[in-house]
Amino acid sequence: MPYETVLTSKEGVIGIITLNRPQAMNALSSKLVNELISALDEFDKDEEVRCLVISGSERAFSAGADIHEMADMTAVQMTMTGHFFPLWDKVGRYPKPIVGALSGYVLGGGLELAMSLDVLVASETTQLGQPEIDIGVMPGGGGTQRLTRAVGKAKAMEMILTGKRIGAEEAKTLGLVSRVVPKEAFLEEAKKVATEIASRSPVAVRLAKMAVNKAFEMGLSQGLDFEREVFYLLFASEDKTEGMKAFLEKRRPEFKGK
Ligand code: CO8
Repeated sequence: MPYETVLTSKEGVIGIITLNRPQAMNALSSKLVNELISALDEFDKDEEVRCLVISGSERAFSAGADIHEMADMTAVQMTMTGHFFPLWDKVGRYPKPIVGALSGYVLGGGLELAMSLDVLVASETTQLGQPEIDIGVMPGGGGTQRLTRAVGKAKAMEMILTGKRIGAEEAKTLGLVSRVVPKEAFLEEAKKVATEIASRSPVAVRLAKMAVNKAFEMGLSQGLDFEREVFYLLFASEDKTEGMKAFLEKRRPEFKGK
């Protein structure tokens, strides 16, 4: 299905979604969020696709929610329509792994989108921030929770209360992104990470992603119990048999996601 505000393509087993509102710094309009979720749904149903990459442009991954769209909205309209939050919440619960390819501005809802993904690769030009305070609001797409869990209270408070941005290297030091690369290489590097993930057992990848995300939701002992259960569950998979057999036979495994 052709979209306007996102572009989709497939490279082998990798599904690629590119945010496509360059004139508006990839601001997250309702239409963009709708199309993003539809594209994610399509790739979820596509059995060939094992890992996704979401990127924007070199200048901006995304500068956040669309301020033109929000400027005249009332609290009642937000409450009654939910704006796009019911859709938005689907990103953080997406079952397949997603690598974020970040470059340029990653602000407000753009940073909240990035933090809902799994592995973040950033170009050295990346600027990350929660500048909502500058326009009289605050993060509303998960920023107060995910940023605090990612970088700790002091830094999250500073970023959220002052709107101050941080650069890619600082984000890496803080553990907010996992790799920083030259600006020409950010998309290729993200695809490389996605290809590495896609070569692993899709069943193990899916359950491992779920278990890591539980670390944000559960206490330690509940989280450890969850981990143990899904670890045992993998012993029922053909991929476990294949992976261990291949190791013993000194060959590369062929994982089927079964
Ligand atoms: N919404 C709508 N349009 C935007 C946005 C935005 N967030 N950001 C930039 N644009 C547009 C500008 O209006 C401008 O359009 P035009 O040329 O038609 O005037 C164009 O993009 C280029 O922008 P600038 O001229 O401002 O470019 P600069 O290089 O001078 O500055 C910045 C780039 C720093 C990114 C600047 O545009 C900026 O500060 N943007 C706003 C950033 C911001 O405040 N983001 C937070 C938005 S609120 C939010 O995200 C709440 C999240 C709630 C949860 C939602 C979950 C998705």
